Amino acid sequence: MEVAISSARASGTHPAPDELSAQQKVEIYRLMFLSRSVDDREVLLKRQQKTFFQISTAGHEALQVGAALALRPGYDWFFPYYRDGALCLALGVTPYDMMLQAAGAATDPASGGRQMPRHWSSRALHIVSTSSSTATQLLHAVGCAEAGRAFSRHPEIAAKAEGDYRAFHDVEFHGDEVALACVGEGSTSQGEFWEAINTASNQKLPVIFCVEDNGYAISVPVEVNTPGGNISRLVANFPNFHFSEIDGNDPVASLRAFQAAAAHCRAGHGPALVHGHCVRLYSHSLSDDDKNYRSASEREADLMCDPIARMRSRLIGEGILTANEIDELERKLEAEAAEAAERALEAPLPTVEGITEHVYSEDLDPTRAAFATEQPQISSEANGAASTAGQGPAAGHKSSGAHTMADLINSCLRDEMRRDPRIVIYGEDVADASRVEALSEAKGKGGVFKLTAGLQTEFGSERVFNSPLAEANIVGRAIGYALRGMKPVVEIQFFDYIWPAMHQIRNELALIRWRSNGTWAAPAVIRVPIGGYLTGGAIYHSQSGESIFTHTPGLRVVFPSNALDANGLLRTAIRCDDPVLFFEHKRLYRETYGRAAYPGPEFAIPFGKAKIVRPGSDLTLVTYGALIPRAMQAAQHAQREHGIETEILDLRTLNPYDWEAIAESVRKTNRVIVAHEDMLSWGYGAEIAARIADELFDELDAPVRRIGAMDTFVAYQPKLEDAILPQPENILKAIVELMAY
Ligand SMILES: Cc1ncc(C[n+]2csc(CCOP(=O)(O)OP(=O)(O)O)c2C)c(N)n1
Ligand SMILES: [Mg+2]
Repeated sequence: MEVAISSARASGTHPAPDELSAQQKVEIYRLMFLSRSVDDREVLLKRQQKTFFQISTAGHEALQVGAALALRPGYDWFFPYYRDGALCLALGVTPYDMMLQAAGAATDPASGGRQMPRHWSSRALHIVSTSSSTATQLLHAVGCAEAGRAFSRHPEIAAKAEGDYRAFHDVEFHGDEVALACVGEGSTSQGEFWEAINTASNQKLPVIFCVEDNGYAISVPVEVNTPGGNISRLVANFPNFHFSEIDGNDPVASLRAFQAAAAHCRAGHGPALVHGHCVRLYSHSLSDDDKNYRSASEREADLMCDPIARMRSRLIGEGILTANEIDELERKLEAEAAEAAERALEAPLPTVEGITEHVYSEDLDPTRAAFATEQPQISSEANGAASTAGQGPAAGHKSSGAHTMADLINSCLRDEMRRDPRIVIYGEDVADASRVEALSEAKGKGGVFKLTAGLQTEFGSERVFNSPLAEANIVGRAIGYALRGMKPVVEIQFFDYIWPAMHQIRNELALIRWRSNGTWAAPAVIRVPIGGYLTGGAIYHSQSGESIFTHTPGLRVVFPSNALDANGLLRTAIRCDDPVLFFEHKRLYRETYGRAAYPGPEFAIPFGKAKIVRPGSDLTLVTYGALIPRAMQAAQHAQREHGIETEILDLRTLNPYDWEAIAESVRKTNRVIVAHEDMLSWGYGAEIAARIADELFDELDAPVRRIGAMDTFVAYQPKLEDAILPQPENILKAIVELMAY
């Protein structure tokens, strides 16, 4: 039976569903019933307190088995959600794998005991690690499809390369692959659903969205989430889509719908959306009781639609199996689930020692010496970089040392794009012009700060392009690109607007490696202009907030203070195998302070290496970003007016940070100030100060002092901005006071 289905799938020549053989129908029933048996066994285990969570597929089996049988595991790509037990079983996840998840066993192939059960992952089957967050995965499917398209159009870019992340990412692709992204009807209210169908539609991507409409999002009925109660009606006008709305309780209707959807996608016509009406036969999860919010008659009506009971009647009605034969099959499947559970409960548990494995890449350490080039190859040529990014074409006539941070970020992007064809750059306004014909008469935009100027012109619109104005879209797609082995280097236009992407950054990008126990990774780079001192930037163009991100394990956080560091650290960020948040201080983009010569296309700086930008013996000042020039000014005054020698340490990267450099300096000076532009309370400096107090207490001759902004936002009126943000005078005062101890 299984063989008949599998061979049809392998060859891609499915018989029309109406012509399904008896064996194929029995196989469909087998998969549906096996899924229910696993559910019921898991429910039992949870009630016996042998496991800790359960969320069922009951009622969704027909829709999911139809979807799985229309697609190809290990060939197409799958972005399921927690309700997709039957889908994953039909794709090849075993009942034992599922029971290992329930047990939280070390050998749980999805997460090694880190995630709840039914949070899927299988590299071999192309099932990408699932989170609990509703709808985030839809954007990953979009990015995945974009990456598949890029590899198919340019197969040469898939070639392995040594010396960067590419050495650790095997690329697989097929010209006619599709990505399946599943979601509950309630979760279609998330912005990410709309952001995903926007890009899939616009770019005609081969993504099949499956909306599993069971009428409830926990206790909230569909009409509350969806105006008019029907998602199909709302999405109907998106171009390039193939739509179908089906009875999700009928596996044959489902198979037919997904075959048609896949044919549309594989032919390159665009995405598809299959809206299946199904039933949720159990409560939302074992932590929920639907009797609290559903009427008895409604629940009974759902039971009458049970797709398993229906398929059973069909097999009997069509004379395919007798009731006795079905009973026999069901007993076998229940025994299979029970046996899988028993074995899984004996499996070894994860060790406490392994908890921190896979927070970051174990393959490529960005602090390693290989990222330290001996000397920059000093040259006045910024390698074609738009001088003061965007002000003109080549920067070849500048004298050595004259390049701004903006120039050297632009030239790093350009050099890396020349070196690594897997890099794509996108974000809001980053292209020179989406309507390329304009470029014959216009010089191009290239970012609101012009950091990406000229890149679309050199590398083409497939590699440098504008995104929709939607930050979750930018980061969510980057995850999809990165997990396929591409290198998205995306821009969030202003730090102040990173928040719509926060969910993707915190719950997806930063932890996909850890939660999948090292199976998946998304080493994307997010460049983010940050900070104030702009005179008029006000609240929404001056924010800092880096500690929110250094408080997120899995993310590297970089914050350069000058042109050369920005160039070398960005290169490491791009070559590295971890996701990197790359903060660029807007005020420093074109400052006279910190300009440098073009250091050549191989200049890199390892992460976690602070730099002493001013040596001193009396006091240590630990800081970064725009406070570096302000601290330098204060230190000069302190020396001139008070004879105090301040040592200034530029951290350069905030995660990892160079504890050894801090400790060494504090041991020498015995006095320390930690300063940053961001608000004082709960800021980045609190962690550093606490650690110094904890580990270097005996070395201190004075308390650890902190400097930061007032605990408020940055105001528009310059008089207020000056008072809110730390100024050289504040730093000078702190230096003098600390020396008085
Ligand atoms: C972003 C986010 N918000 C809230 C939740 C909590 N939550 C989990 S499932 C769920 C309801 C989802 O309903 P629906 O999309 O219809 O899927 P179903 O469970 O019915 O299959 C909610 C609110 C979550 N996991 N993620
Ligand atoms: Mg629902």
